[in-house]
Amino acid sequence: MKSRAAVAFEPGKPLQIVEIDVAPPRAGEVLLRITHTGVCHTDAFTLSGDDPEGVFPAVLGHEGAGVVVQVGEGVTSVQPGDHVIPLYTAECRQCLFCKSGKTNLCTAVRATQGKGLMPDGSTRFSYQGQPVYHYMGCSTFSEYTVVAEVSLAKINPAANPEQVCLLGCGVTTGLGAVKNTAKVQPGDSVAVFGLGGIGLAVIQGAKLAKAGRIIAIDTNPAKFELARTFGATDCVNPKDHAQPIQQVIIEMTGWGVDHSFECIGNVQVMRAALECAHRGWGQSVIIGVAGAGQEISTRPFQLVTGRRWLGSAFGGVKGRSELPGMVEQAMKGEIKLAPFVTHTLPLENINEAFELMHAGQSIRSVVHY
Ligand code: NAD
Ligand code: AHE
Ligand code: ZN
Repeated sequence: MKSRAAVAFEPGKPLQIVEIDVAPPRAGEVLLRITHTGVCHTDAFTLSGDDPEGVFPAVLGHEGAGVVVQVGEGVTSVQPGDHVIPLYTAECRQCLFCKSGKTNLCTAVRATQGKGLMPDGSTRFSYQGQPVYHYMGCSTFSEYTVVAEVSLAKINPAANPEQVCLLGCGVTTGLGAVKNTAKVQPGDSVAVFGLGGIGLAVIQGAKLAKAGRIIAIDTNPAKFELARTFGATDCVNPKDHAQPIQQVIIEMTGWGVDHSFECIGNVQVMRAALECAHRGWGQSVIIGVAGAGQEISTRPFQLVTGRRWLGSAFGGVKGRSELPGMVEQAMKGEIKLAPFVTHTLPLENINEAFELMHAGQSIRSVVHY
């Protein structure tokens, strides 16, 4: 079938809106009609060419909501008409990782997913007879996309897709990093570096966890108002201080914070986030994605003296099991999604979403078909 899609033909170039061909779903696969998709910084990261797993041409996008159109052989957990959120972290419930009870990092389709391919090693997308690659197992920048059955969370059809698409990545990642990775407790102090969709979701999660002090840090002060709305108690712009930001946070708190979260993808800030964690027990969670060749460093003494360095992917959330409940929570207003949606755009204007993000003017742009 034909599908309107925003294709990344080359790194560093705007997406092109073209009509691609989408082949039917094979065994264990599902054809979806995407109705809405958020644009996450990770899409921009891969488009920039910094992603070691970036392959081109590709249909990017991984924060979507849609409806099942057709199922391949053997698919039993969804049927045409079901409303779904595609998952870049699958949940097969059978692999070593799923069965461990320790992680959400399912391996069922991860190897082929990282190469831009479906689990059988081929692509369902083509343009003018040439293959076009998939992305993060989702490719939500195409009106029609094919994903693995294990990469689908079935959700309440009454949910607002313009908002719940954000549970496909940004909001779930931030909330989950607080609850599952850091396990923030009532009264704990928190520092959040980077106030985009991820950092603001961390703040919302910290507030839900009844954290005490929530320090929001960004070089763009335009982000502070929304951070306060979500529950930030202090807002700090590193550019207003001569000292390193970790020193500023330590002086504000005495010994540092119980938990810090890096939500930018900057390895220098990752170091600062670790070093502003409390001596003896503070922990720092890396959420941001850093480019090829980038490495983190600190004095080992920072760890010897009790700080812990952690990382979090999709907030440690098991998508098929947990997203349906998070959608219900959003419908009840227990999880706030509306404030994240600062812009809505038709697919034809998707490049504007990237420009707004780079200009620091949006939190989430949601693209509709
Ligand atoms: P975003 O671009 O919307 O927000 C980033 C924020 O960081 C901006 O407000 C920007 O002003 C701020 N910033 C930039 N440099 C800074 C600095 N030196 N000090 C303080 N603030 C600074 O991005 P986003 O969509 O919120 O994503 C954030 C990061 O999280 C990205 O690296 C993205 O790839 C990653 N991410 C990871 C996961 C995961 O599962 N681990 C999931 C989603 C996104
Ligand atoms: N491809 C990159 C890594 C990208 C990455 O870390 N992705 C995050 C999700 S970002 C969502 O916006 C993640 O969940 N990683 C775990 C996984 O299995 O991909 C690289 O460096 O190669
Ligand atoms: Zn994302």
